[in-house]
Amino acid sequence: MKKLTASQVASYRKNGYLFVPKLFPPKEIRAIDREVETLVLEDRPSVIKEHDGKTVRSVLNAHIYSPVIDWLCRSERVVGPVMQLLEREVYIFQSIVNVKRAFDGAQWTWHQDYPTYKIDDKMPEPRAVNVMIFIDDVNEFNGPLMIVPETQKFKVKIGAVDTSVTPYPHGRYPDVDWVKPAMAGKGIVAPKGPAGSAIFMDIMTVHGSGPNMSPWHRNVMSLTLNAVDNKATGTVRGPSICHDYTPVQPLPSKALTAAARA
Ligand SMILES: O=C(O)CCC(=O)C(=O)O
Repeated sequence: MKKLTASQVASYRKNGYLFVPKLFPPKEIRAIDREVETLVLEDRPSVIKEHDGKTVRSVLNAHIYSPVIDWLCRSERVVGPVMQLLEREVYIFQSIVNVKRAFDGAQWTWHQDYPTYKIDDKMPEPRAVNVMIFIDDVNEFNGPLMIVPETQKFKVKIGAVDTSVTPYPHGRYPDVDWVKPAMAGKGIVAPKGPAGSAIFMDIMTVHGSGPNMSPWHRNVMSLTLNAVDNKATGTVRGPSICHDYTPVQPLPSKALTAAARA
């Protein structure tokens, strides 16, 4: 199973995130990208639109019905490191393909993930990792994820559910004033790199992203793996989260070929 080095683990714990360039080889990511571009054309409740009502923003929990996306969420390349970081077996809490479309993809307002998981999903503790896997190249123009380092040690700040700016229907966004001092002290990072790169992020770390004004889509998988002894039982967000607590068995690359052919 894939593992992080000791210095990668230390960097994650210090900064609240870890960027791993080229975690997946191009051949595997191309298969994922083909699948995503098929999924966005489907007429399903899991396909979420931007405020314009027509541009696709996200595809929720596609791993439930797409064998290729299911493989991505179970790949040893992501599951191995997350098990290592949490020192536990993990289950798939949620998967969201965020397809920030060329020219039309909208922003994600500054937030921590855990407030929603705590209040709405009844996740007992912030012992989950959000992995953002780049399915397209991510550059400074197509709306890279922005992270405020070392904010994983912040107190949980519960914001109101707000869809006025960021159209994801369940996001909780606190007033930005509370994070301004951290931004002034630690700055902001925006990891960029080729498709196949990944960001492992603590679910307490403050993050957001700007709109995509470029001619390039920015498809990413935002996968949250939760420790099996930290089950989230809430139902407020309906099918946005998963209640199958079966520990994930990490899959090797060759399993993708089988998934893609199925
Ligand atoms: O896709 C993005 O740029 C941000 C997604 C995000 O903030 C989230 O899933 O919590």
